[in-house]
Amino acid sequence: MKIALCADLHIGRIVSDPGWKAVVDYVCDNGCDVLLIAGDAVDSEELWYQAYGPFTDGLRRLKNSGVRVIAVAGNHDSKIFTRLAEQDPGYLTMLGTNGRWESTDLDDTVRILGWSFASRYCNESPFANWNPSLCEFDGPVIGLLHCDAPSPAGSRYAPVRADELNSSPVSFWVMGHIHRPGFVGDKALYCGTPYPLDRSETGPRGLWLIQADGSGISAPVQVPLAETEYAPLEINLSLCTSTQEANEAITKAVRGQGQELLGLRDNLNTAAFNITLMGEIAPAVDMDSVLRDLTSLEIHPEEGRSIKVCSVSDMTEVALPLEQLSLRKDPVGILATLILNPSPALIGRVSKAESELLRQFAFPSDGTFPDQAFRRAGIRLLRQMLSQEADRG
Ligand SMILES: [Mn+2]
Repeated sequence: MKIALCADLHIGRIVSDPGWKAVVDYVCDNGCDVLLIAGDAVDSEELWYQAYGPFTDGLRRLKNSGVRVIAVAGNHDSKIFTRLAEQDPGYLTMLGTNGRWESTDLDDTVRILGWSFASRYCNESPFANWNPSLCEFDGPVIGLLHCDAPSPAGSRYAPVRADELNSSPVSFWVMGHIHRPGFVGDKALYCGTPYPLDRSETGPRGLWLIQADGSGISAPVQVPLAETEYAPLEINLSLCTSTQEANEAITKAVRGQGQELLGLRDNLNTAAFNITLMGEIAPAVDMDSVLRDLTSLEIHPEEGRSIKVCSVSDMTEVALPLEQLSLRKDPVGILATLILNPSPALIGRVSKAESELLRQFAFPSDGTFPDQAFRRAGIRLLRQMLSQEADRG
């Protein structure tokens, strides 16, 4: 029996999102018998009209191909998923609605058990009302669960400890909620998003396959589906002595890494990089010029495939005699002093401004600390002041 696993489709979050269609295409075209969905199939309760058409289209195609679909609801679709299931009965089996564990058997050879979010938040572990008798079965038992594991303190999204997963008599756990694919312990897998939802979702994305029969299940294998793969790329500019050299070093690194990534997967057509520029750069390198059009860099190594830059974080440092400059009694001296000794109040204001920006633009933080951000911005400004001074002669 060939079982496909997925989670966190978040249908409706991205307009004309190709992720669900790619999952359905693959499952129908590759002889899968079952599709398990570990929650957050639909992005939110308000997206009924956007989600209803594409989701039920897919479910109908799966049914017509003889694929059984079994799902649990996550925190994003605790209500809407169940309503969609009721609207077209026979398309899918929902497990554990109203927060109770439930099971269903596949040809008497494999048992699937699951638990669903009953509402948007769940402060308790689903194992608080665990029903061990559901595992009394002569064959492998697969658990389907949307949860936060291993549980961070105070999580409102069904916190689960690693030992709760490990010590249960379930053969394998298929999980949703964490968007990065990966294992928790030996027998629990976060499927991850089948397509990246934004550029922070790096690495290969797709569904997973397992083979199951009465005696056991095989190790899961990831099938990458997404046509775009995002990846981080660190480029060190320490050896560059001019702006042109920096431009060339960046282009060479992007092209090289892009070709390597595209070479890994035939179905990939875009490699997109989140670039971090590193190193202590020479005074002759004009970083403003280097950064200006970097996100418009797009290389086509072959017809129909491209390598892009989707974001740039400038972490380069410039060697400046700060101590010496701080002795000056002019704006340059004041700024150099501030960079050397930023007051906690100043860093607090930077931090506040940053969180306001993140909130307004719903943008993922690049994870830098406000004191580093302040130092980089200060040094950039100081360089501009010094270069204007040099221009005036
Ligand atoms: Mn979730």
